[in-house]
Amino acid sequence: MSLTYVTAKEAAALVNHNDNVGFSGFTHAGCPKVVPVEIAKRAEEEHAKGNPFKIGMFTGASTGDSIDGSLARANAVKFRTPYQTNKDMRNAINAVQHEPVQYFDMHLSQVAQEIRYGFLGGVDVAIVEACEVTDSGEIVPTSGVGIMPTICRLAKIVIVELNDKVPAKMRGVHDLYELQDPPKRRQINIFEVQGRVGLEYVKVDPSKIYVVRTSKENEGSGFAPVDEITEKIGENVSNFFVSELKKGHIPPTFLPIQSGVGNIANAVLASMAQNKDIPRFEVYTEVIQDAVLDMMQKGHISFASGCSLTLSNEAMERFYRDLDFFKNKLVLRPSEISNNPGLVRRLGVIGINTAIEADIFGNVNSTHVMGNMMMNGIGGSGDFTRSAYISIFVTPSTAKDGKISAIVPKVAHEDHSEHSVKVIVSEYGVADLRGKGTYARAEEIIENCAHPSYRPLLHDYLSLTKKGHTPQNLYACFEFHKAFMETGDMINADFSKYKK
Ligand code: 0RQ
Repeated sequence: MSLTYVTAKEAAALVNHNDNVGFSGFTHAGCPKVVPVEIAKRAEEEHAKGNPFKIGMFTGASTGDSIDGSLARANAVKFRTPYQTNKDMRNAINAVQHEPVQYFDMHLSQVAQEIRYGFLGGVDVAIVEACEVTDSGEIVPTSGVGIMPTICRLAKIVIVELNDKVPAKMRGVHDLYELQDPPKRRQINIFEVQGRVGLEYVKVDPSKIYVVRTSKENEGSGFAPVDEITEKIGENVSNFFVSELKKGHIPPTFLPIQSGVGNIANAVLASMAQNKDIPRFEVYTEVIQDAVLDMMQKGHISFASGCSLTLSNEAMERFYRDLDFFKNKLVLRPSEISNNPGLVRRLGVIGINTAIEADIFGNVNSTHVMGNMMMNGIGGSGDFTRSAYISIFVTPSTAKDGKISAIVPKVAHEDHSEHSVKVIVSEYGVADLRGKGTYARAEEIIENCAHPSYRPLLHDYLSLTKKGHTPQNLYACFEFHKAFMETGDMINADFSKYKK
């Protein structure tokens, strides 16, 4: 049977108020770009007529502005999960005293299965980007996968944005496999980073497909150039790896690396490329950023498994140009496989994620500023951190021109606990927490990671309580945050009033 072709506006008309909509992609990569903008217009038109129009959103991770930005600005979202990075969506999530968007921040590996379990409501519509769709219903994703196999299978209708900016030669880059549900889930037959278990495409009943032709560019922005601080963090991580290799903790063939999203993660990988004592390695990660591409071309990385090519537009062009070179050096998987904790533990993945703040006992906050304002979400950091061979958190020692210390007495929100966090790295050094008791961990974090101007204050805090396994002082533990809220600078924290 032949497929049904529609315009973006006609496709948007298939989406109704209160529908739950699943989007393909992971970060901006692989996300649809034209239909969500039309849905946002439709919401605005309905609102102008006094009618309600909001949808529920399931995504792989963050999306491009066409999805999160357009829909948030149109006040068209009733709930959203998981990770997001768009400023308009963030503002809607953090809005004062009411909740225009119910946001629930899930581990990325769990989104597809919780949709399947029915915990999040059904999927009415899947909107996905593809570089190829066949009359028999085979849909080939583009640069990001996310939850695509699950939403396509479960949705009543599937809207495919067929993007001719993406070469159909992308077919073969993906390995698309959906987990079975308990109690009959089978083992995942991936025993090495390159392992493949799935199909090159998602197959659905063609009668539920509506195709929209598009020519939209990737929505990737570039990365900030490596600065002095991110360069030093990268160097510290690389030197830590070299010392772990020398101690025999990491085998000479090295172990697969996962690194989070953003400038710091990109800079850490770039620094590993410059260290000649680090051998060629593989990447088992969620986002494949620009640095990975460069390192593949220079031979530092032999293979990359991920969920998306989160590349700047320049790097994306380079990828398409050299597709034949890259095609047998990387694979893109659904997020429940790229981030699968069982595989992370099996493969011995070393996880590198970013903290907003860490406390002196090794608990990490990756999501909330000052305890209440959502930044982006936990993303895949929890999927990897709990199960990694070594879990590393990186952070500059301070934020906002030194007025915020990233090392605090107690984190204002906790995403990763002391039980999972093994190593913390700032531009000042490495705190290796493995095998150390609470007091020794605190010393290590203060002396090796905190900014020197905050070290005396952190020691002050530590000296308030002299007994107990964890010398926490519940009266004083948020004094850094209080000082920032009251004076605009954490350096004004004063523990003298708590001293007997
Ligand atoms: O603010 O944007 O106003 O300049 O946070 O910080 O230093 O540019 O670093 O872009 O890597 O983001 C943790 C948010 C870091 C991100 C976080 C402010 C800082 C700046 C951005 P501006 P940087 P990054 C991957 C796996 C989730 C966990 C993870 C993130 C802005 O990496 O979302 O790694 N991680 N998941 O000034 C107030 C603090 C602050 C602070 C930083 N203590 N207080 N503001 N900032 N620390 C994600 C996926 O799975 C897809």
